[in-house]
Amino acid sequence: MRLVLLGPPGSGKGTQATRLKDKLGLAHISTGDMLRAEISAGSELGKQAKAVMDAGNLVSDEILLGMLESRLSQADVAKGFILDGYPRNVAQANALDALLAKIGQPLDAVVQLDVATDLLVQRIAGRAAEQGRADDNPESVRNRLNVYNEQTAPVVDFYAGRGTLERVDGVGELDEVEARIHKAIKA
Ligand code: B4P
Repeated sequence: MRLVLLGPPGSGKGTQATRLKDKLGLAHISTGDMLRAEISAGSELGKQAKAVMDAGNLVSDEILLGMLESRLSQADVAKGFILDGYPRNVAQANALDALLAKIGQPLDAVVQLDVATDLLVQRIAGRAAEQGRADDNPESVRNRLNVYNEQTAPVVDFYAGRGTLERVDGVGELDEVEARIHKAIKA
């Protein structure tokens, strides 16, 4: 199973991908986590990404492509994977197609998690209180939502146009949302 999880910030991509990877025995590839690991390690890439992420903007396609290409060359990818946080614009969706064609691992499913904006803001405020992530402040969240609407929403249309998109209601208990995703993948 090779799966892309799409959705606005706070829709539950990271939360659900973490649950699904164990149940389905898949590699979890979160570009957000990979970037945060670079920041924690103090790498050159992390230094470049930090200010962009803190402001809620997208890190450059070039950096993301290099990171993803290297991650997809790792052995655990052969068992299947969940991509969480990539692609975030149409250029990234096209780059992903090319990368997956190169390794002979085309996508099986694309799942979009739908959650209303006021609830997204509430959830992220909850995480800000618990974890203090640098980009969970109100100004950055507003920008992340704008960036999502302008750049990432077209990716949903990109996959819908191909007939590979399953939309899932992302509102409810974690188990309920997870069950809906399992059902969508089977379909
Ligand atoms: P991400 O790490 O992908 O952050 P996110 O969109 O906020 O989603 P996340 O997965 O963390 O949150 P979740 O919805 O699970 O990206 C961060 C930044 O990295 C981006 O802004 C960008 O700068 C950069 N970046 C990453 N990928 C990139 C790319 N491809 N190109 C360029 N830049 C990129 O959870 C949010 C909260 O909701 C949690 O507290 C969770 O507990 C809660 N929650 C989840 N499901 C819930 C439910 N059903 N009910 C109640 N609460 C729930």
